[in-house]
Amino acid sequence: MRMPAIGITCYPDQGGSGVVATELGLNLARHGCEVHFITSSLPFRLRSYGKNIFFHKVEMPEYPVFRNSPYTLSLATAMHDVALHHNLDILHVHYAIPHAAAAFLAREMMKPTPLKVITTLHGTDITLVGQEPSFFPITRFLIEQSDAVTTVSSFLKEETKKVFGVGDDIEVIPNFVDPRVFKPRQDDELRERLAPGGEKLILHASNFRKVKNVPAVVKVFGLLRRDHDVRLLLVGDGPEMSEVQGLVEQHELENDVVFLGQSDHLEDILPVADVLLLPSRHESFGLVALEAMACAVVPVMTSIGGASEFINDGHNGFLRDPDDIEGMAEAIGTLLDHDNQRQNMAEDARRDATMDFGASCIMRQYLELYEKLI
Ligand code: GMT
Repeated sequence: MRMPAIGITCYPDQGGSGVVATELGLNLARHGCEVHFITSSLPFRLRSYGKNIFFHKVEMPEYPVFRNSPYTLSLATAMHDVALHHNLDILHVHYAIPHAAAAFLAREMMKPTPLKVITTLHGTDITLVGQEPSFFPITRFLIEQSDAVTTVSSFLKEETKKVFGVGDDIEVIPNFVDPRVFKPRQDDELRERLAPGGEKLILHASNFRKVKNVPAVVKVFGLLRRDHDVRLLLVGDGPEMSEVQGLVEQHELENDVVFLGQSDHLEDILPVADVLLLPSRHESFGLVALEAMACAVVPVMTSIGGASEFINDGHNGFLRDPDDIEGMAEAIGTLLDHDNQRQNMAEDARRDATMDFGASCIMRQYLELYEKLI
């Protein structure tokens, strides 16, 4: 059988949906699929062009009559163009708004040549953006019009069904991690630089949006710092950054908080941490927690959302309510005080992440879906 040719669209900048889409494309290409990334710029994790990988930049012309360049139309045109010239079988879009709309248009333009549309819902496209009154009906329409819809957790599937009243046939295909990239690694030099006094390290990584609840990270750290030798590493950037910086100053934590900015190589930093803290308001999955687990770093994470689908509270990590500052501090304190317990949990975390959510295992699910569709 000919391997399918697939067009992949995602937001190319920092963010879990872009990471999943890019890693999926890279893995599919290794399996022999022809993969065409159709995005507004190079996806940040697309660092090299292997065999079978192509990149098509969506051009967005500026005209004085437009207040904003119509991204959706430019994307639909690019998708149609690539589908036509490269005989695409499938357009696989990540994050519904507006990517599923562009794919819908491209599929209409291709008729009668068949072109299947798969929409992968990642999180806020359903839990926040899709529920805005101005996006609600079109999000529901696009879910119904896609040839297949996947969600990254059962939580997100149930949320989609509850809110939009559609999606019984949604397939759950969880986030995944490449255990050859995200793995335990001893880097004494980096550790020495980040924790010169031999302190323990707590790490938070996100795009610093409201939903990530980063002020809670600072508050939990403030409590812990009272009776632990510990430092906080903040990785990423985003709209909440100045509020977070203000909070760090207000709590007089400047000397023990390290702002590392955005990193395209999280796999280099994650393994030096002792604990990952992700207290999001909700998280449909929480990819960075899975990546941390693969590096044998224990996650302490929000209980709201899909995290319980890969974190077994008290065994390979901890789940806490995002407002439970003391509960999170207590869980981390236990880990910092008991090295043996932390190491045992870290081993379980690595095993569970790589066995159940390893790239090759999840890739099979996507390939089966593609085969079913074409
Ligand atoms: O929905 C978002 O917030 C955007 C998206 C992203 O691009 O970071 O994050 C979502 O997709 C990730 C990959 O599937 C999931 O791991 C994140 O949990 C999810 N974010 C939320 O649900 C808040």
